Amino acid sequence: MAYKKLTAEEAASLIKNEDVIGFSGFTAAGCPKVVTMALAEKAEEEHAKRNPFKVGIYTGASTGDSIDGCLARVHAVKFRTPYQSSKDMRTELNNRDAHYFDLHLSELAQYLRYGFLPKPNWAILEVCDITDDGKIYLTSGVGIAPTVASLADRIIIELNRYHPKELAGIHDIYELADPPLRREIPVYAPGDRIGVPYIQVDPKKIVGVVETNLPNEVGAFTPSDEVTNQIGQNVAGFLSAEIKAGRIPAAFLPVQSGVGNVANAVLGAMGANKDIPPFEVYTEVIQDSVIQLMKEGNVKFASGCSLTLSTPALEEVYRNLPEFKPRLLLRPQEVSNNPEIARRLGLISINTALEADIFGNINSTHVLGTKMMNGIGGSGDFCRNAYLSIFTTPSTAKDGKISAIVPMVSHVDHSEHSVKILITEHGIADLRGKSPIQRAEEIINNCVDPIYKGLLREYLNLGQKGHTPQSMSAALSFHDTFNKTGDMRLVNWKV
Ligand code: 0RQ
Repeated sequence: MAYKKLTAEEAASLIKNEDVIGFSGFTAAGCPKVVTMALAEKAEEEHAKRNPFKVGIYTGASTGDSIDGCLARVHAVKFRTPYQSSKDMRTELNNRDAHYFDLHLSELAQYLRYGFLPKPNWAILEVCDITDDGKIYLTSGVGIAPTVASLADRIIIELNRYHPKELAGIHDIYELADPPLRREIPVYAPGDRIGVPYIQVDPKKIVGVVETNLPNEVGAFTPSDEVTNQIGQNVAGFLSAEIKAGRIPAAFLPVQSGVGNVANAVLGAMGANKDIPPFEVYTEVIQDSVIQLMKEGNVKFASGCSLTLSTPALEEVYRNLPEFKPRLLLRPQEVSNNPEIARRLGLISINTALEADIFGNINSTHVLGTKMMNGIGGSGDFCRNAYLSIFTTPSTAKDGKISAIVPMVSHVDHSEHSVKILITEHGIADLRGKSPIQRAEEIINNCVDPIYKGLLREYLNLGQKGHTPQSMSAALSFHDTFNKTGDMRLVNWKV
Protein backbone atom coordinates (compact mmCIF):
# COMPACT_ATOMS: atom_id res chain seq x y z
CA MET A 1 0.00 0.00 0.00
CA ALA A 2 1.33 3.42 -0.98
CA TYR A 3 -0.04 5.14 2.11
CA LYS A 4 1.52 5.65 5.50
CA LYS A 5 0.16 3.38 8.22
CA LEU A 6 -0.94 5.32 11.28
CA THR A 7 -2.20 4.40 14.71
CA ALA A 8 -5.47 6.02 15.76
CA GLU A 9 -3.50 8.18 18.24
CA GLU A 10 -1.09 9.36 15.54
CA ALA A 11 -4.01 10.27 13.30
CA ALA A 12 -5.83 12.09 16.12
CA SER A 13 -2.67 14.03 17.02
CA LEU A 14 -2.86 15.77 13.61
CA ILE A 15 -6.29 17.26 14.33
CA LYS A 16 -6.24 20.70 15.96
CA ASN A 17 -8.58 22.72 18.12
CA GLU A 18 -11.37 24.34 16.00
CA ASP A 19 -10.75 21.98 13.04
CA VAL A 20 -13.82 20.87 11.11
CA ILE A 21 -14.23 17.19 10.25
CA GLY A 22 -16.52 15.48 7.75
CA PHE A 23 -17.20 11.76 8.21
CA SER A 24 -18.31 8.93 5.97
CA GLY A 25 -21.30 6.86 6.96
CA PHE A 26 -24.99 7.28 7.58
CA THR A 27 -26.45 6.37 10.96
CA ALA A 28 -23.92 4.11 12.68
CA ALA A 29 -23.34 2.27 9.37
CA GLY A 30 -20.09 3.11 7.63
CA CYS A 31 -18.86 5.59 10.24
CA PRO A 32 -15.20 5.68 11.26
CA LYS A 33 -14.64 4.53 14.84
CA VAL A 34 -11.13 4.58 16.26
CA VAL A 35 -9.69 8.00 15.32
CA THR A 36 -12.50 9.83 17.10
CA MET A 37 -12.08 7.67 20.21
CA ALA A 38 -8.42 8.72 20.26
CA LEU A 39 -9.46 12.30 19.52
CA ALA A 40 -11.74 12.27 22.57
CA GLU A 41 -8.77 11.20 24.72
CA LYS A 42 -6.68 13.99 23.23
CA ALA A 43 -9.47 16.51 23.97
CA GLU A 44 -9.63 15.33 27.56
CA GLU A 45 -5.87 15.76 27.97
CA GLU A 46 -6.02 19.25 26.47
CA HIS A 47 -8.91 20.22 28.73
CA ALA A 48 -6.99 18.91 31.76
CA LYS A 49 -4.21 21.33 30.78
CA ARG A 50 -6.90 24.05 30.54
CA ASN A 51 -6.43 24.30 26.77
CA PRO A 52 -9.53 24.72 24.61
CA PHE A 53 -10.26 21.77 22.31
CA LYS A 54 -13.40 21.48 20.22
CA VAL A 55 -14.06 20.39 16.64
CA GLY A 56 -16.91 20.95 14.20
CA ILE A 57 -18.64 17.81 12.92
CA TYR A 58 -20.41 17.01 9.65
CA THR A 59 -21.83 13.52 9.22
CA GLY A 60 -24.35 11.81 7.00
CA ALA A 61 -26.92 11.31 9.74
CA SER A 62 -26.52 9.91 13.26
CA THR A 63 -23.30 8.04 14.08
CA GLY A 64 -22.07 5.30 16.35
CA ASP A 65 -21.10 6.07 19.92
CA SER A 66 -17.45 6.38 18.99
CA ILE A 67 -18.12 9.66 17.19
CA ASP A 68 -21.06 11.43 18.82
CA GLY A 69 -21.01 9.76 22.23
CA CYS A 70 -17.23 9.87 22.79
CA LEU A 71 -16.77 13.47 21.65
CA ALA A 72 -19.90 14.78 23.43
CA ARG A 73 -18.93 13.21 26.76
CA VAL A 74 -15.66 15.16 26.80
CA HIS A 75 -17.30 18.40 25.58
CA ALA A 76 -15.21 18.43 22.41
CA VAL A 77 -17.90 19.49 19.91
CA LYS A 78 -18.06 23.06 18.67
CA PHE A 79 -20.90 22.54 16.22
CA ARG A 80 -22.85 19.61 14.85
CA THR A 81 -25.09 18.96 11.86
CA PRO A 82 -27.27 17.42 10.40
CA TYR A 83 -28.82 14.60 12.60
CA GLN A 84 -27.81 12.77 15.77
CA SER A 85 -29.44 10.25 18.06
CA SER A 86 -26.91 9.96 20.87
CA LYS A 87 -28.11 10.56 24.41
CA ASP A 88 -24.84 12.32 25.31
CA MET A 89 -24.80 14.47 22.19
CA ARG A 90 -28.44 15.38 22.82
CA THR A 91 -27.54 16.55 26.33
CA GLU A 92 -24.68 18.60 24.91
CA LEU A 93 -26.95 20.29 22.35
CA ASN A 94 -29.77 20.93 24.78
CA ASN A 95 -27.31 22.45 27.28
CA ARG A 96 -26.03 24.58 24.39
CA ASP A 97 -22.49 23.32 24.96
CA ALA A 98 -22.42 22.51 21.24
CA HIS A 99 -24.25 24.45 18.54
CA TYR A 100 -26.53 22.32 16.42
CA PHE A 101 -28.29 23.21 13.20
CA ASP A 102 -30.88 20.83 11.90
CA LEU A 103 -30.83 20.36 8.12
CA HIS A 104 -32.72 18.31 5.57
CA LEU A 105 -30.27 15.48 4.90
CA SER A 106 -30.39 15.92 1.12
CA GLU A 107 -29.14 19.49 1.49
CA LEU A 108 -25.92 19.09 3.46
CA ALA A 109 -23.58 18.12 0.60
CA GLN A 110 -24.70 21.03 -1.56
CA TYR A 111 -24.58 23.44 1.42
CA LEU A 112 -20.93 22.47 1.79
CA ARG A 113 -20.17 22.86 -1.91
CA TYR A 114 -22.02 26.21 -2.06
CA GLY A 115 -19.79 27.51 0.76
CA PHE A 116 -22.75 28.08 3.11
CA LEU A 117 -20.89 26.25 5.90
CA PRO A 118 -17.23 26.17 7.00
CA LYS A 119 -15.08 24.02 4.71
CA PRO A 120 -13.96 20.74 6.31
CA ASN A 121 -10.27 20.57 7.14
CA TRP A 122 -10.47 16.80 7.42
CA ALA A 123 -12.40 13.92 5.94
CA ILE A 124 -12.27 10.70 7.94
CA LEU A 125 -13.57 7.83 5.84
CA GLU A 126 -14.22 4.20 6.67
CA VAL A 127 -13.35 1.97 3.71
CA CYS A 128 -13.29 -1.71 2.84
CA ASP A 129 -10.62 -1.17 0.18
CA ILE A 130 -8.39 1.53 -1.27
CA THR A 131 -6.11 1.63 -4.32
CA ASP A 132 -2.77 3.38 -4.65
CA ASP A 133 -4.25 5.80 -7.19
CA GLY A 134 -6.87 7.04 -4.72
CA LYS A 135 -9.97 4.94 -5.41
CA ILE A 136 -11.90 4.53 -2.17
CA TYR A 137 -14.46 1.78 -1.64
CA LEU A 138 -16.72 2.63 1.29
CA THR A 139 -18.26 0.16 3.73
CA SER A 140 -21.93 -0.05 4.75
CA GLY A 141 -22.92 3.62 4.53
CA VAL A 142 -22.23 6.51 2.15
CA GLY A 143 -23.76 9.75 3.52
CA ILE A 144 -21.74 12.83 2.51
CA ALA A 145 -18.47 10.93 1.96
CA PRO A 146 -17.95 11.93 -1.72
CA THR A 147 -18.39 15.63 -0.95
CA VAL A 148 -16.21 15.80 2.16
CA ALA A 149 -13.57 13.70 0.41
CA SER A 150 -13.36 16.27 -2.38
CA LEU A 151 -13.65 19.40 -0.19
CA ALA A 152 -11.42 18.48 2.76
CA ASP A 153 -7.78 19.56 2.77
CA ARG A 154 -6.63 16.20 4.13
CA ILE A 155 -8.04 12.70 4.45
CA ILE A 156 -7.60 10.01 7.10
CA ILE A 157 -8.67 6.50 6.11
CA GLU A 158 -9.95 3.84 8.48
CA LEU A 159 -9.52 0.57 6.61
CA ASN A 160 -11.96 -1.69 8.44
CA ARG A 161 -11.30 -5.35 7.67
CA TYR A 162 -14.61 -6.38 9.25
CA HIS A 163 -16.28 -5.34 5.98
CA PRO A 164 -15.40 -7.64 3.07
CA LYS A 165 -13.60 -6.16 0.06
CA GLU A 166 -16.29 -7.82 -2.07
CA LEU A 167 -18.67 -5.08 -0.86
CA ALA A 168 -17.07 -2.98 -3.61
CA GLY A 169 -19.67 -2.61 -6.32
CA ILE A 170 -22.65 -2.11 -4.01
CA HIS A 171 -22.12 1.68 -4.02
CA ASP A 172 -23.19 4.05 -6.78
CA ILE A 173 -21.21 7.26 -6.30
CA TYR A 174 -22.50 10.27 -8.17
CA GLU A 175 -21.98 13.92 -7.32
CA LEU A 176 -24.34 16.58 -8.55
CA ALA A 177 -23.19 19.58 -10.56
CA ASP A 178 -24.12 22.86 -8.92
CA PRO A 179 -26.51 25.44 -10.40
CA PRO A 180 -26.64 26.88 -12.97
CA LEU A 181 -25.08 23.74 -14.49
CA ARG A 182 -27.18 21.10 -12.72
CA ARG A 183 -29.16 18.72 -14.90
CA GLU A 184 -31.75 16.16 -13.91
CA ILE A 185 -30.44 13.22 -11.86
CA PRO A 186 -30.96 10.28 -14.22
CA VAL A 187 -32.54 7.89 -11.71
CA TYR A 188 -35.80 6.73 -13.25
CA ALA A 189 -36.19 3.50 -11.25
CA PRO A 190 -34.86 2.49 -7.80
CA GLY A 191 -32.21 0.19 -9.32
CA ASP A 192 -30.74 2.67 -11.83
CA ARG A 193 -26.97 3.01 -11.54
CA ILE A 194 -25.69 6.43 -12.58
CA GLY A 195 -22.17 6.71 -11.16
CA VAL A 196 -19.12 4.65 -10.27
CA PRO A 197 -18.58 2.20 -7.39
CA TYR A 198 -15.79 4.23 -5.74
CA ILE A 199 -14.83 7.75 -4.65
CA GLN A 200 -11.84 9.09 -6.56
CA VAL A 201 -9.60 11.28 -4.41
CA ASP A 202 -6.22 12.85 -4.92
CA PRO A 203 -3.92 10.30 -3.23
CA LYS A 204 -1.69 13.18 -2.07
CA LYS A 205 -4.46 14.32 0.29
CA ILE A 206 -4.42 11.01 2.17
CA VAL A 207 -2.22 11.47 5.24
CA GLY A 208 -2.45 7.85 6.31
CA VAL A 209 -4.41 4.69 6.88
CA VAL A 210 -5.51 3.34 10.26
CA GLU A 211 -6.37 -0.36 10.14
CA THR A 212 -9.31 -1.67 12.18
CA ASN A 213 -11.53 -4.70 12.44
CA LEU A 214 -14.71 -3.56 14.15
CA PRO A 215 -18.45 -4.11 13.63
CA ASN A 216 -20.85 -1.19 13.23
CA GLU A 217 -22.38 0.24 16.39
CA VAL A 218 -26.00 -0.14 15.28
CA GLY A 219 -28.27 -0.57 18.32
CA ALA A 220 -30.65 -3.51 18.61
CA PHE A 221 -34.33 -2.87 17.95
CA THR A 222 -36.78 -3.27 20.77
CA PRO A 223 -39.20 -5.99 19.68
CA SER A 224 -42.49 -4.73 18.27
CA ASP A 225 -45.33 -4.49 20.79
CA GLU A 226 -49.10 -4.31 20.59
CA VAL A 227 -49.10 -0.60 19.71
CA THR A 228 -46.41 -0.71 17.00
CA ASN A 229 -47.96 -3.88 15.54
CA GLN A 230 -51.34 -2.22 15.35
CA ILE A 231 -49.84 0.86 13.66
CA GLY A 232 -48.22 -1.49 11.14
CA GLN A 233 -51.53 -3.25 10.48
CA ASN A 234 -53.27 0.11 10.00
CA VAL A 235 -50.66 1.30 7.49
CA ALA A 236 -50.81 -1.97 5.55
CA GLY A 237 -54.64 -1.92 5.60
CA PHE A 238 -54.70 1.67 4.38
CA LEU A 239 -52.29 0.94 1.50
CA SER A 240 -54.19 -2.15 0.38
CA ALA A 241 -57.43 -0.11 0.36
CA GLU A 242 -55.69 2.54 -1.78
CA ILE A 243 -54.70 -0.14 -4.30
CA LYS A 244 -58.32 -1.38 -4.41
CA ALA A 245 -59.57 2.19 -4.88
CA GLY A 246 -57.15 2.61 -7.83
CA ARG A 247 -55.26 5.44 -6.18
CA ILE A 248 -52.03 3.42 -5.98
CA PRO A 249 -51.08 1.47 -9.15
CA ALA A 250 -51.69 -2.29 -8.82
CA ALA A 251 -47.94 -2.92 -9.36
CA PHE A 252 -47.39 -0.63 -6.34
CA LEU A 253 -44.83 2.18 -5.92
CA PRO A 254 -41.38 2.36 -4.29
CA VAL A 255 -41.46 2.73 -0.53
CA GLN A 256 -39.47 5.05 1.71
CA SER A 257 -39.63 4.21 5.34
CA GLY A 258 -38.14 6.06 8.32
CA VAL A 259 -35.99 4.74 11.09
CA GLY A 260 -36.88 2.97 14.33
CA ASN A 261 -39.23 0.41 15.77
CA VAL A 262 -42.46 1.72 14.28
CA ALA A 263 -40.86 1.75 10.81
CA ASN A 264 -39.70 -1.84 11.25
CA ALA A 265 -43.19 -2.95 12.35
CA VAL A 266 -44.82 -1.11 9.43
CA LEU A 267 -42.61 -2.82 6.84
CA GLY A 268 -43.21 -6.18 8.51
CA ALA A 269 -46.99 -5.68 8.29
CA MET A 270 -46.75 -4.57 4.66
CA GLY A 271 -44.85 -7.74 3.81
CA ALA A 272 -47.48 -9.89 5.50
CA ASN A 273 -50.40 -8.19 3.73
CA LYS A 274 -51.46 -10.34 0.77
CA ASP A 275 -52.98 -7.39 -1.11
CA ILE A 276 -49.65 -5.57 -1.31
CA PRO A 277 -47.51 -7.02 -4.13
CA PRO A 278 -43.72 -7.46 -3.76
CA PHE A 279 -42.33 -3.94 -3.90
CA GLU A 280 -39.12 -1.92 -4.31
CA VAL A 281 -37.61 0.30 -1.65
CA TYR A 282 -36.11 3.73 -2.36
CA THR A 283 -35.12 5.04 1.02
CA GLU A 284 -32.26 6.29 3.16
CA VAL A 285 -31.84 3.58 5.83
CA ILE A 286 -32.12 -0.07 4.86
CA GLN A 287 -33.18 -1.69 8.13
CA ASP A 288 -33.44 -5.32 9.25
CA SER A 289 -37.06 -5.59 8.12
CA VAL A 290 -36.08 -4.86 4.49
CA ILE A 291 -33.62 -7.77 4.50
CA GLN A 292 -36.21 -10.02 6.10
CA LEU A 293 -38.78 -9.04 3.43
CA MET A 294 -36.19 -9.62 0.71
CA LYS A 295 -35.62 -13.16 1.99
CA GLU A 296 -39.37 -13.75 1.99
CA GLY A 297 -39.65 -12.43 -1.57
CA ASN A 298 -41.71 -9.37 -0.60
CA VAL A 299 -39.02 -6.77 -1.36
CA LYS A 300 -37.56 -7.02 -4.85
CA PHE A 301 -34.85 -4.37 -4.61
CA ALA A 302 -33.63 -1.77 -2.11
CA SER A 303 -31.78 1.45 -2.84
CA GLY A 304 -30.62 3.38 0.23
CA CYS A 305 -27.81 5.35 1.77
CA SER A 306 -26.81 2.75 4.38
CA LEU A 307 -27.20 -0.82 5.52
CA THR A 308 -28.35 0.13 9.02
CA LEU A 309 -28.60 -3.48 10.07
CA SER A 310 -28.14 -5.16 13.41
CA THR A 311 -24.85 -7.09 13.55
CA PRO A 312 -26.48 -10.52 12.96
CA ALA A 313 -28.43 -9.18 9.96
CA LEU A 314 -25.36 -7.47 8.43
CA GLU A 315 -23.29 -10.61 8.90
CA GLU A 316 -25.99 -12.63 7.17
CA VAL A 317 -25.86 -10.24 4.21
CA TYR A 318 -22.06 -10.46 4.13
CA ARG A 319 -22.13 -14.28 4.30
CA ASN A 320 -24.53 -14.35 1.35
CA LEU A 321 -23.20 -11.35 -0.55
CA PRO A 322 -23.48 -12.84 -4.06
CA GLU A 323 -27.18 -13.37 -3.41
CA PHE A 324 -27.91 -9.93 -1.84
CA LYS A 325 -25.55 -7.62 -3.75
CA PRO A 326 -27.52 -7.52 -7.01
CA ARG A 327 -30.58 -6.43 -5.02
CA LEU A 328 -28.96 -3.70 -2.89
CA LEU A 329 -27.59 -0.29 -3.86
CA LEU A 330 -26.03 2.40 -1.65
CA ARG A 331 -26.06 6.03 -2.79
CA PRO A 332 -24.87 9.40 -1.42
CA GLN A 333 -27.64 11.04 0.60
CA GLU A 334 -28.10 13.89 -1.85
CA VAL A 335 -29.24 11.22 -4.32
CA SER A 336 -31.05 8.80 -1.97
CA ASN A 337 -32.99 11.72 -0.44
CA ASN A 338 -33.27 13.97 -3.43
CA PRO A 339 -36.66 15.72 -3.71
CA GLU A 340 -36.55 15.52 -7.53
CA ILE A 341 -36.28 11.72 -7.41
CA ALA A 342 -38.85 11.32 -4.62
CA ARG A 343 -41.38 13.18 -6.76
CA ARG A 344 -40.44 11.41 -10.00
CA LEU A 345 -40.50 7.87 -8.63
CA GLY A 346 -43.76 8.55 -6.73
CA LEU A 347 -42.57 7.34 -3.36
CA ILE A 348 -44.89 6.13 -0.65
CA SER A 349 -43.23 7.85 2.26
CA ILE A 350 -43.77 6.65 5.82
CA ASN A 351 -42.14 8.52 8.70
CA THR A 352 -42.63 8.77 12.44
CA ALA A 353 -43.78 11.91 14.26
CA LEU A 354 -43.10 12.85 17.85
CA GLU A 355 -46.25 14.94 17.89
CA ALA A 356 -49.03 15.91 15.48
CA ASP A 357 -51.74 18.51 15.84
CA ILE A 358 -55.40 18.20 15.02
CA PHE A 359 -54.88 20.23 11.83
CA GLY A 360 -52.16 17.95 10.44
CA ASN A 361 -48.92 19.75 11.34
CA ILE A 362 -46.07 17.53 12.50
CA ASN A 363 -43.33 17.95 15.08
CA SER A 364 -40.59 15.38 14.43
CA THR A 365 -37.81 16.93 16.47
CA HIS A 366 -38.60 18.92 19.62
CA VAL A 367 -39.79 17.22 22.82
CA LEU A 368 -42.43 19.52 24.30
CA GLY A 369 -41.30 22.29 21.97
CA THR A 370 -37.86 22.94 23.45
CA LYS A 371 -35.63 19.88 23.74
CA MET A 372 -33.99 18.53 20.58
CA MET A 373 -34.57 14.83 20.07
CA ASN A 374 -32.70 13.69 16.91
CA GLY A 375 -33.34 16.13 14.11
CA ILE A 376 -35.54 16.26 11.01
CA GLY A 377 -33.38 13.68 9.19
CA GLY A 378 -34.74 12.80 5.80
CA SER A 379 -38.37 13.12 6.78
CA GLY A 380 -38.75 16.54 5.12
CA ASP A 381 -36.91 15.50 1.96
CA PHE A 382 -39.45 12.75 1.44
CA CYS A 383 -42.66 14.01 3.01
CA ARG A 384 -42.97 17.18 0.93
CA ASN A 385 -42.22 15.39 -2.34
CA ALA A 386 -43.73 11.94 -2.01
CA TYR A 387 -46.65 10.52 -4.02
CA LEU A 388 -48.29 9.87 -0.66
CA SER A 389 -46.91 11.11 2.61
CA ILE A 390 -47.86 9.17 5.73
CA PHE A 391 -46.92 9.95 9.33
CA THR A 392 -47.28 7.40 12.08
CA THR A 393 -47.10 7.82 15.85
CA PRO A 394 -48.34 6.03 18.95
CA SER A 395 -51.29 8.16 20.13
CA THR A 396 -49.78 8.72 23.58
CA ALA A 397 -46.37 8.74 25.26
CA LYS A 398 -45.18 8.37 28.86
CA ASP A 399 -47.98 6.02 29.99
CA GLY A 400 -50.72 8.26 28.65
CA LYS A 401 -49.53 11.40 30.42
CA ILE A 402 -48.66 12.88 27.02
CA SER A 403 -51.02 12.95 24.06
CA ALA A 404 -49.03 12.77 20.83
CA ILE A 405 -51.95 14.64 19.26
CA VAL A 406 -52.36 18.17 20.55
CA PRO A 407 -54.24 21.35 19.64
CA MET A 408 -51.15 22.99 18.16
CA VAL A 409 -47.74 21.37 17.71
CA SER A 410 -45.09 22.91 19.93
CA HIS A 411 -42.65 23.00 16.98
CA VAL A 412 -43.39 22.64 13.27
CA ASP A 413 -41.25 20.42 11.04
CA HIS A 414 -43.82 19.37 8.42
CA SER A 415 -46.80 21.53 7.73
CA GLU A 416 -50.41 20.63 6.99
CA HIS A 417 -49.61 21.31 3.33
CA SER A 418 -47.30 18.30 3.06
CA VAL A 419 -48.89 15.76 5.40
CA LYS A 420 -51.52 13.60 3.71
CA ILE A 421 -52.21 10.71 6.09
CA LEU A 422 -51.84 10.35 9.88
CA ILE A 423 -51.94 6.89 11.43
CA THR A 424 -51.90 5.81 15.09
CA GLU A 425 -52.77 2.50 16.73
CA HIS A 426 -56.40 3.69 16.87
CA GLY A 427 -56.82 4.32 13.16
CA ILE A 428 -56.25 6.36 10.02
CA ALA A 429 -56.93 10.03 9.31
CA ASP A 430 -57.04 10.76 5.60
CA LEU A 431 -56.39 14.51 5.35
CA ARG A 432 -56.46 14.79 1.56
CA GLY A 433 -58.85 17.44 0.29
CA LYS A 434 -60.15 18.35 3.73
CA SER A 435 -60.47 21.80 5.28
CA PRO A 436 -58.90 22.50 8.70
CA ILE A 437 -62.10 21.77 10.63
CA GLN A 438 -62.70 18.57 8.64
CA ARG A 439 -59.11 17.48 9.29
CA ALA A 440 -59.54 18.14 13.01
CA GLU A 441 -62.69 16.02 13.12
CA GLU A 442 -61.04 13.20 11.14
CA ILE A 443 -57.98 13.16 13.41
CA ILE A 444 -59.93 13.36 16.68
CA ASN A 445 -62.42 10.69 15.61
CA ASN A 446 -59.88 8.23 14.18
CA CYS A 447 -56.45 8.75 15.72
CA VAL A 448 -56.66 10.32 19.18
CA ASP A 449 -56.57 8.15 22.30
CA PRO A 450 -60.10 7.94 23.83
CA ILE A 451 -58.83 9.62 26.99
CA TYR A 452 -58.00 12.82 25.06
CA LYS A 453 -60.91 12.92 22.59
CA GLY A 454 -63.19 14.96 24.88
CA LEU A 455 -60.51 17.54 25.66
CA LEU A 456 -59.69 18.04 21.98
CA ARG A 457 -63.37 18.36 20.99
CA GLU A 458 -63.77 20.99 23.71
CA TYR A 459 -60.72 22.76 22.34
CA LEU A 460 -62.36 23.06 18.94
CA ASN A 461 -65.30 24.81 20.60
CA LEU A 462 -62.97 27.32 22.27
CA GLY A 463 -61.52 28.25 18.88
CA GLN A 464 -61.88 31.68 17.33
CA LYS A 465 -64.13 32.04 14.35
CA GLY A 466 -62.17 31.74 11.13
CA HIS A 467 -60.75 29.21 8.73
CA THR A 468 -58.63 27.37 11.32
CA PRO A 469 -60.36 27.35 14.71
CA GLN A 470 -57.38 27.93 16.99
CA SER A 471 -57.71 29.47 20.42
CA MET A 472 -54.68 31.70 20.80
CA SER A 473 -54.85 31.57 24.59
CA ALA A 474 -55.36 27.79 24.86
CA ALA A 475 -53.38 26.45 21.88
CA LEU A 476 -50.40 25.32 23.96
CA SER A 477 -52.34 24.39 27.11
CA PHE A 478 -51.59 20.67 26.71
CA HIS A 479 -47.84 21.43 26.90
CA ASP A 480 -48.21 24.10 29.59
CA THR A 481 -50.24 21.71 31.76
CA PHE A 482 -47.65 18.95 31.29
CA ASN A 483 -44.85 21.33 32.27
CA LYS A 484 -46.74 22.36 35.41
CA THR A 485 -48.25 19.02 36.49
CA GLY A 486 -46.49 16.25 34.54
CA ASP A 487 -49.78 15.11 32.98
CA MET A 488 -51.63 16.49 29.95
CA ARG A 489 -54.84 14.77 31.06
CA LEU A 490 -55.21 17.49 33.70
CA VAL A 491 -55.88 20.24 31.14
CA ASN A 492 -58.63 22.50 32.41
CA TRP A 493 -59.84 24.98 29.81
CA LYS A 494 -61.65 27.08 32.40
CA VAL A 495 -58.49 28.11 34.30
O1 0RQ B 1 -38.93 8.49 25.12
O2 0RQ B 1 -36.70 7.49 24.88
O3 0RQ B 1 -37.50 8.33 27.07
O4 0RQ B 1 -38.54 6.26 26.06
O5 0RQ B 1 -39.72 10.07 22.64
O6 0RQ B 1 -40.17 7.71 21.13
O7 0RQ B 1 -41.97 6.10 20.46
O8 0RQ B 1 -39.62 5.25 21.01
O9 0RQ B 1 -40.15 6.60 18.91
O10 0RQ B 1 -37.76 5.75 18.54
O11 0RQ B 1 -39.60 5.60 16.81
O12 0RQ B 1 -38.58 7.82 17.46
C1 0RQ B 1 -39.83 10.93 15.93
C2 0RQ B 1 -37.92 10.62 17.50
C3 0RQ B 1 -39.51 8.74 17.01
C4 0RQ B 1 -37.88 9.46 15.25
C5 0RQ B 1 -38.80 9.95 16.43
C6 0RQ B 1 -40.77 10.08 23.63
C7 0RQ B 1 -41.00 8.61 23.93
C8 0RQ B 1 -39.57 8.09 23.92
C9 0RQ B 1 -38.89 8.15 21.44
P1 0RQ B 1 -37.83 7.57 25.84
P2 0RQ B 1 -40.49 6.30 20.43
P3 0RQ B 1 -38.97 6.33 17.92
C10 0RQ B 1 -35.60 8.59 8.55
C11 0RQ B 1 -36.60 9.67 8.74
C12 0RQ B 1 -37.28 12.34 12.78
C13 0RQ B 1 -36.42 11.99 11.60
C14 0RQ B 1 -37.09 11.11 10.60
C15 0RQ B 1 -37.16 10.60 14.55
C16 0RQ B 1 -38.93 8.89 22.79
O13 0RQ B 1 -38.64 8.77 14.33
O14 0RQ B 1 -36.08 11.01 14.96
O15 0RQ B 1 -38.27 10.93 10.55
N1 0RQ B 1 -37.79 11.18 13.47
N2 0RQ B 1 -36.24 10.57 9.76
O16 0RQ B 1 -41.63 8.46 25.17
C17 0RQ B 1 -42.71 13.96 24.44
C18 0RQ B 1 -44.20 13.42 22.71
C19 0RQ B 1 -43.51 12.17 22.55
C20 0RQ B 1 -42.41 11.94 23.40
C21 0RQ B 1 -42.68 10.24 22.02
N3 0RQ B 1 -45.24 13.73 21.96
N4 0RQ B 1 -43.77 14.27 23.66
N5 0RQ B 1 -42.01 12.82 24.33
N6 0RQ B 1 -41.94 10.73 23.02
N7 0RQ B 1 -43.67 11.13 21.72
C22 0RQ B 1 -34.39 8.49 9.46
C23 0RQ B 1 -33.24 9.42 9.21
O17 0RQ B 1 -33.43 10.49 8.78
C24 0RQ B 1 -31.86 8.96 9.51
